[in-house]
Amino acid sequence: MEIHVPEDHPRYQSISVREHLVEAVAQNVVAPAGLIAHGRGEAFDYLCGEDTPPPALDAIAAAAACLLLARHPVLSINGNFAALCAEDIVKLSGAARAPMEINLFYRSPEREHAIEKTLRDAGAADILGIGDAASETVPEIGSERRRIDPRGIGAADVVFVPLEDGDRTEGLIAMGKTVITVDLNPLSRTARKASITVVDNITRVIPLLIQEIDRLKNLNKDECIAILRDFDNKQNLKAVLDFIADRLRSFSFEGE
Ligand code: PTJ
Repeated sequence: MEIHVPEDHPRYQSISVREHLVEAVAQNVVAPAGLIAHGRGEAFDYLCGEDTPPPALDAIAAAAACLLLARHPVLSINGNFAALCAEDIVKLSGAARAPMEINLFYRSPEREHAIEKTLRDAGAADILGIGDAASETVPEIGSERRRIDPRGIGAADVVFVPLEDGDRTEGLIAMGKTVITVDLNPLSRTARKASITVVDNITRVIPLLIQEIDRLKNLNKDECIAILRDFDNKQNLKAVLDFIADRLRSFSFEGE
């Protein structure tokens, strides 16, 4: 079905992203349930004013410092992340020296290969976690997400896992790993369990994160350590909730 979204439509950007994701479902990149996850994200994005909430900038700085200080950081990639950000994922992987690993809740060889193709078309060379390469498991997880690559998430000290469900965040933390997530829902289990949670739209976060990594690269290691030490995830989530609550309280329909 050919859909034409007029560029002067007030919701052009949002509708285009939706149409892109619908197409990505047809190509097996996004799972059908990924559309529901996107809708949940959109609802929280409305509450944030479809803009980066100020506290997210502190979380982005902490995430950048954490990636730079990591011994073996890895980017975990699911269908939604690949469909929304393929080119930026490849850039982030380079900036953070973090390999990309495909890790799916709804895993099938067709989806693995569709996501691999999306990343390769965006310039990726090495991609972990495909087929038998995902030969290790995260203990205590029942879903297909338990399967990880021993060269990637298996060996990682820091895992960047956006648009995630809570089980794997808890599983990875129980394995002693630091988990960085991006989730527009500040109340989700992932948001509350992760070591660092950026509450913002992944499409806005990745360019900001790359910029921050490039800035911090020029500082010395102690400054990165200080940024991380001063970051408190629970306080940051509270600041985001305060931001949303203030925004809603001050909202006025006057003049509409
Ligand atoms: O590709 P697969 O098979 O691994 O499946 C991926 C999905 C997304 C279906 C799976 O991870 C899932 O069901 O996720 P959840 O539990 O719905 O969680 C996704 C979270 O991401 C929700 O809290 C959403 O608010 C949030 N989210 C959705 N879109 C965005 C987002 N956060 C940031 N940016 C977005 N664009």
